[in-house]
Amino acid sequence: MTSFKPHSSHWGAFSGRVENGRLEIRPHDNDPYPSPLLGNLPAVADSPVRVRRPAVRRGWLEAAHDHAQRRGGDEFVEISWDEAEALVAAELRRVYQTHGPQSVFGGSYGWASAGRFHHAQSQIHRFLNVLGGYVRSVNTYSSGAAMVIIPHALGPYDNFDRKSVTWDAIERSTELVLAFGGMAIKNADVHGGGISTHTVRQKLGGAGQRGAHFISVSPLRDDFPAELSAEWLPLKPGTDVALMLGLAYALVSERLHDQAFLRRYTVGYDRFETYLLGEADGEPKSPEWAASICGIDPDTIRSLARKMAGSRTLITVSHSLQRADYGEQPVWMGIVLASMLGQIGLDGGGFSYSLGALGNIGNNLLAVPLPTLGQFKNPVSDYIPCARIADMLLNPGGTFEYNGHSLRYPHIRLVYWAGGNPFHHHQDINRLRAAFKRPETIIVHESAWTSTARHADIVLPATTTLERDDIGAADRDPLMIAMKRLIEPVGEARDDFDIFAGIACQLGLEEPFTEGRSSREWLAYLYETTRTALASQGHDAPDFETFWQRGELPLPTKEDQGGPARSFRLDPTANRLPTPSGKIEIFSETVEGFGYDDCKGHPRWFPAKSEVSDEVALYPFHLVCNQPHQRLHSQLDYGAFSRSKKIRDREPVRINPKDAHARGISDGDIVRLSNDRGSCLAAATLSDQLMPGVLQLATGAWFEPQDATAEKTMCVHGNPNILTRDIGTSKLAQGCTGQITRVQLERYVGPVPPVHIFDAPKFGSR
Ligand SMILES: Nc1nc2c(c(=O)[nH]1)N[C@H]1C(S)=C(S)[C@@H](COP(=O)(O)OP(=O)(O)OC[C@H]3O[C@@H](n4cnc5c(=O)[nH]c(N)nc54)[C@H](O)[C@@H]3O)O[C@H]1N2
Ligand SMILES: Nc1nc2c(c(=O)[nH]1)N[C@H]1C(S)=C(S)[C@@H](COP(=O)(O)OP(=O)(O)OC[C@H]3O[C@@H](n4cnc5c(=O)[nH]c(N)nc54)[C@H](O)[C@@H]3O)O[C@H]1N2
Ligand SMILES: [Mo]
Repeated sequence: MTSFKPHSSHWGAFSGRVENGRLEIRPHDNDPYPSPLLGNLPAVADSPVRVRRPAVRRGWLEAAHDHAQRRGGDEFVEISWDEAEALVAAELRRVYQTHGPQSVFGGSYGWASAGRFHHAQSQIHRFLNVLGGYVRSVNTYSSGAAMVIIPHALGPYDNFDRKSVTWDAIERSTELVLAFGGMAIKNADVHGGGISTHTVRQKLGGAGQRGAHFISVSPLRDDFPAELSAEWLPLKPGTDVALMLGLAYALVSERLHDQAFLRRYTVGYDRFETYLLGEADGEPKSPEWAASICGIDPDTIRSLARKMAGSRTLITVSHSLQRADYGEQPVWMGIVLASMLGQIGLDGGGFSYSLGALGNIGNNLLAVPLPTLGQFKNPVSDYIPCARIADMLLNPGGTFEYNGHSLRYPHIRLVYWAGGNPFHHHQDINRLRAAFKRPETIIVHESAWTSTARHADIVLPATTTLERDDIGAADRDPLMIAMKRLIEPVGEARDDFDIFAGIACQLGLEEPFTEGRSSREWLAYLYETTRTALASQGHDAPDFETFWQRGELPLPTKEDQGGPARSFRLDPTANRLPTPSGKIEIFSETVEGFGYDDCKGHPRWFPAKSEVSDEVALYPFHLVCNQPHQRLHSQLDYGAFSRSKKIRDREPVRINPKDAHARGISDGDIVRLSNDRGSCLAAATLSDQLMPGVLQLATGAWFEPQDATAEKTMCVHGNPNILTRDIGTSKLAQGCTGQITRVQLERYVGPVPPVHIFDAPKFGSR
């Protein structure tokens, strides 16, 4: 019998061993609700879709004049590591020498995997900085709009909201949680870097037992855990701001807003109120006005406003709300609504952004720093907000607006990606396919033949965490884990660090990249940061070898003192917010001064672009494209748990039975979703958990084109990003708008094309 060894993942700590040639996974003993996503892991050991050897796309290898046009439809040729290192090194040398570092895109957005040293983003950024720099991307697909608007309204993105209201405070004090976008427990299964115990369910349950009331505002009923019997306010997708304005209006009309708080802690309320009452535009944002937009009746809005004012109320706004047209507005308006209630900084009250979306948000902060790999300085100043990737590749030299700056898209010759999957995360995949035909060279490190790998020129096989030693630790997680190698590298896969070290060696840059340390030496070196802090605070601080033998190490957390919101409330002069006024900015002169038409000086209602276009008549359904419960994004879509949820090999799309019956669609039928941008197949699942008129298709099914050579193609597997729109939230933040789109729905007639995306691609010989 081999023994179980500790390991960790974005969806939980666990231990594993290989017994009779099979990888067995056992959740961490202390985890009360282990994630079923652990069931996706064993497939990494033997799936045919693993990248086993370095591979080069034939067109690129033969330098065919039209080679770039063949991306995504070409066959691959497997080569040796020696040849791969030489090819990549020579190409990097050519591009850096001819066009400079501002022609290399190393944005490389993506979640990669848990582990502090073998973190693909840190590795690739460090490597490209050693080479002379790269064009980077800023912000995230998760939170593109919030990351820009929150600093204008409140100060640092992380400081005020995420750090303010803890689960403990909610359990202790909150009477009403009003959750815009719900608090789907499936999402709290994961946390970037790891989550040693899944406790959100218990925390929410504790608050519920004390008598807290939960209201979930969402088009989906199951966006809140069923056992908490939350009240469901079904709302038309994309209309939260109208509802929030209706609530604000109801507060003002009954004098329930906290005027003392607004005077002391905020600026610009008067200008906002002029808008709210309709004095500026002749349109009072009354509950009746709100009801006509969001579909929730005016009396419900009024009584909710009273309840909010009469209870210790926490307003939460999910990430999903701002991953949409004008996504800045619901976040800002949530802050304004909470300011009007005057409870910001009180225990368990006020405003929290994205609570419940990731397992560790709401946990107490760690008292010690975690190990991180240094990335050096990037001398290149060009950058893009991450969701403008296709725009950048399609419009070299073109200009765009971002947060008060007029910027120019650089001319990218070489794209280098490690640890992310743009053919998963980006919107309007047909447009992305066109964009991916522009660069001269695309290099990808991947463990599996994702759609991104299939659109690359050189694919280098990367190990998964199971094939390497690492340190597992995450923000707000009180356990550090010795992630021990559980299986041998699959095929000829190498760690990203070793791949970069090999290429750096070819370029004469091995020493600056590795600093002369092996992987093992790096682990011990990085661990020192945390050990020193532990020792200085008088905690148990074992040396690296002892930690490694023990397998895990508890980390101390800070006491919950209400965070920066509490400090600000207690003394707004000494603890000014780092906004221009030092207060909460309900009106921002800075944002107003940018002169944008799509994000102005205070939050306001903008109907989504598709709602005021021809799309309304052509595409009657709102498609919610949310996070999948059966995997993390696209990761391990080939794993057993994710595949067990497919129906006839397709991703399930949920449909309200009324809508299905009207279209002659039965449970399990293959359906086609379509709009101007593209189409996909999916398997119908009838469900009364959705409002009529709303469909739901999770992200993450690997994109498989029906015709890889066509300009526009259908995805036969069920990837919603073939349908979503690739436009920024606004000129302010340029965040992605992938959460909601309009589509047509029909039963698919005719032979259903097979799904082959979990097979290896076609390899040819020289
Ligand atoms: N329509 C729509 N689109 C969305 C969203 C939405 O709600 N709707 N959500 C968005 C959000 S919030 C996010 S965060 C993004 C997520 O987008 P991504 O973060 O790009 O998605 P992942 O599937 O996690 O991609 C990670 C990739 O890295 C690879 N990988 C993992 N570990 C390693 C490693 O050690 N080395 C290397 N070389 N590779 C590794 C995995 O195999 C995987 O292919 O998607 C966004 N896209
Ligand atoms: N299991 C699992 N968990 C995950 C992830 C994963 O891939 N898998 N991804 C993680 C990542 S990277 C992130 S950023 C977070 C994302 O966290 P979120 O963005 O909050 O998660 P989503 O599931 O995309 O959306 C939550 C819900 O918002 C609702 N919603 C959509 N549009 C609207 C709207 O206009 N108004 C209202 N009121 N509700 C709306 C949808 O019904 C949806 O189910 O999740 C994290 N958690
Ligand atoms: Mo995300």
